[in-house]
Amino acid sequence: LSGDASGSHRRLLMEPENLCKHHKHHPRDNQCSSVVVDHIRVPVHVVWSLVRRFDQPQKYKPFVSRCVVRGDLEIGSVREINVKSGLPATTSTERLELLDDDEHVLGIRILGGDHRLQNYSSVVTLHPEIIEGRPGTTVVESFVVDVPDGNTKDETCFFVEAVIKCNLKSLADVCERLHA
Ligand code: A9S
Repeated sequence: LSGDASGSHRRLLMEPENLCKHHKHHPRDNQCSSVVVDHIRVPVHVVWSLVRRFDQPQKYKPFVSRCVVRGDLEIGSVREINVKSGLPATTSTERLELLDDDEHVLGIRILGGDHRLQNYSSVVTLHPEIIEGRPGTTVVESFVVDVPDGNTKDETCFFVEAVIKCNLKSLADVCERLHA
């Protein structure tokens, strides 16, 4: 997580320790954990306006077809997600664990659903940076999840990281369109 912006065209606007602060998972023996970092050429407030919508992940997540939340958007809210066809999943039930509009932190936990990601929990944080002289955003997304029977840690991490990379790529595209 460190040193990514040094000597490049990117400049972080805060201390690098802040990037790691919310991403200290404690995986058990049967779990794996990893982190994906991305840079988006759009200011934090624009990126956050999408990320914070726990009730509307389909606005940028390409694998989500439908999402329903009962009640208000608050810590403890539960969403029911339907997944597009072609994936090893059809539904997911997820709870909002962390939502900090000042520090730009969103945490979720998967409670159940028809898929193989047991005990998945993730945290995404946004951090202001300057990219080629313009305000941009560093996105840090980390997760911990059980390794399913019949899979290795490496396979599990690879799969989840691939999903997160798709989500963040799509997030960048949507943000750039919003900001254009
Ligand atoms: O969307 C996220 O925040 C991250 C992940 C890893 C989501 C995974 C997923 O929604 C699929 C994309 C459908 C893949 C779930 C819950 C299970 C999958 O198998």
